[in-house]
Amino acid sequence: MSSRLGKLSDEDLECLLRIRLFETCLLELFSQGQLSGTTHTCLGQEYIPVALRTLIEPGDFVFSNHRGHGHYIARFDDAEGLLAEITGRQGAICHGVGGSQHIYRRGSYLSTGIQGEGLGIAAGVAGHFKRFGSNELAIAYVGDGTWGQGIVYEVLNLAALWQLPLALIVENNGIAQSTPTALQMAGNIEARVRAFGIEYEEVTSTDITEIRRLLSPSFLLSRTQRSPVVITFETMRLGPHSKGDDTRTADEIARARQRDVLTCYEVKFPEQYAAIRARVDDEITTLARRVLDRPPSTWKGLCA
Ligand SMILES: Cc1ncc(C[n+]2csc(CCOP(=O)(O)OP(=O)(O)O)c2C)c(N)n1
Repeated sequence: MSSRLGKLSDEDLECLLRIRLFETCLLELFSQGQLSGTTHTCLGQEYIPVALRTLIEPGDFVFSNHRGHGHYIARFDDAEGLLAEITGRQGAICHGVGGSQHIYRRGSYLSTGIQGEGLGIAAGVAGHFKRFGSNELAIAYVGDGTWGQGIVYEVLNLAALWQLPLALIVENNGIAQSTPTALQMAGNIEARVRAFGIEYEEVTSTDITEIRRLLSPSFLLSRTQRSPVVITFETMRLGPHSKGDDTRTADEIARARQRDVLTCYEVKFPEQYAAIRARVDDEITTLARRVLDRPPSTWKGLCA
């Protein structure tokens, strides 16, 4: 368990807990048959989008993947619109047709469940920003398993060649569905990125303040020099790949739990944690009740 964690602002801890409790609530709703389609939670990885949220500017475009609830909530603080979307109720961000994995907010956010699919679009948007923008960034999240997709290398090539303002964030949780990274990846991500002459940062810390301090120069460089950067987080998922499909051993899961950032905050800052946890618990329970009471959403042609 990390002893290096510094105290968080109430706002950051609240955001971490909001994502955590949103995700546990979703798993519960799924088991009650309240969700259609599938859903992948980001349990254990919440600290990444929470750390990045102060580095992302309003004009930036974020591209997310199948594990994107935390990316969305940290950016827009809109758990309500997302829950309505995933449960197909009125007030849904994309009128309930996107579900858990396919979210669009005009000019600012797109997620897709197809591994790597958003990357080509992210490169296109970065190209647009380079030509017509001032200092906006395209920011794309991928997992380590997605480095088996050819689009990753096409995008790295063009991003380096055209010097695109693209920040590629890799959430390396050491496993892709059921395949450990060590069984599917030759070499490593850093060497692949450096082969393209692209800036690279690796983050092992889970301390939100430290992560911001470490990454702020890379974001600034990419933003002002209009050039790409790849940032890898050595992280772990606490939960299954999607719902009941965890192929890891009990030992591996226990080791992941020991690294859980939220447990560390609970132990180190019990009073702050207890007060915020009670508040957010209440918020998510009330939210779930309110959203599920609504009539189904209907398609209205365009997303927000
Ligand atoms: C092109 C494609 N192939 C397969 C899948 C099925 N699939 C969904 S997530 C996933 C594993 C992704 O692993 P990783 O990129 O490491 O992300 P993580 O799930 O670990 O966050 C797979 C194989 C998919 N969505 N898209």
